[in-house]
Amino acid sequence: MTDSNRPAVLLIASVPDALIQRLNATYTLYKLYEQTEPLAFLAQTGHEIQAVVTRGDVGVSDAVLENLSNVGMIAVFGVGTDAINLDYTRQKNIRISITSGVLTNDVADMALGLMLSGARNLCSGDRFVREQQWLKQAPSLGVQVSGKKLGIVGMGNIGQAIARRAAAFDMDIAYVSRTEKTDLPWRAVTSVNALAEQSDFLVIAASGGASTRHLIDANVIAAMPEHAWLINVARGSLVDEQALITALQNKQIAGAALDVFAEEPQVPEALLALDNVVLQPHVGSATHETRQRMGDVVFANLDAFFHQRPLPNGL
Ligand code: 8YV
Repeated sequence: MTDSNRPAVLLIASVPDALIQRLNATYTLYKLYEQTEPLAFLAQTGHEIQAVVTRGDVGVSDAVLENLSNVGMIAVFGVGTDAINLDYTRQKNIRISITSGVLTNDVADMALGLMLSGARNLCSGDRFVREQQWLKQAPSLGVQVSGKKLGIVGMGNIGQAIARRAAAFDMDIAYVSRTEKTDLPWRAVTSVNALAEQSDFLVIAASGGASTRHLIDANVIAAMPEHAWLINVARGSLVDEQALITALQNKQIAGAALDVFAEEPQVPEALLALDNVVLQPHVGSATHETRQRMGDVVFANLDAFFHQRPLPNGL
């Protein structure tokens, strides 16, 4: 039941229970994903909504926003804003907050974990032991990670956190960045193709969205050495997934370790069928500690919005 003293907040997709409980205790919380007739719900209740909470991977569509005539803020549980039309929100003066800062380390950890899992056969090694193959044959050899050439696509907070970790593995680190970075100890390369050509491991840590869609296309993949691995902890949209599948099928590159996909949670059958891939269900930021902090950041930004204070994590 609506408590008219409490501001109305619309939750677009499920977030951790602890955050839902906090939102419920403070606001009139509507869950769009639980509505059996979402369009009818929006038409009837949309005008009440003052703030939206959504996930980075889900965002919020223009079609939903068009029903929210009094919305002033979108609090993103995540850092990606690629699933939100920022031209539209700017035009409507809708403010945006993200969970900046708190998930950087986890996503960087995941990138290193994926790189090691792929190159050192951790997933297939696990299956090998469970299936008692060890009793019958010797395990296969992996590829060394330490000392190799790492190319990072996107040198924001996450890219830099990956580089710092890779430095401890004595890796030779180069990167491409959309903005010039003058203060970094790693080598800047001007094109993604050139970076791909010279990398043993190519890690994607750039933002998603229209401007980076299929940045890693068939040409970039063709530039990668045959022994190279592609690692993606950013967004599936950055990679031409079909071109990647073809390259993996033809052993044009050694493998891919992916936390993100073009049409999550759908993963193409052709990718599932390959054994030179490591696949994760978009869990770069999915630790207890980080998800708790992300919830805290979402809550703090909503609180600031409703008390007319500047958003601590506003865009
Ligand atoms: C989260 C993300 O997995 O930060 C982002 O943009 O995609 C991820 O950290 C997501 O927002 C929560 O589901």
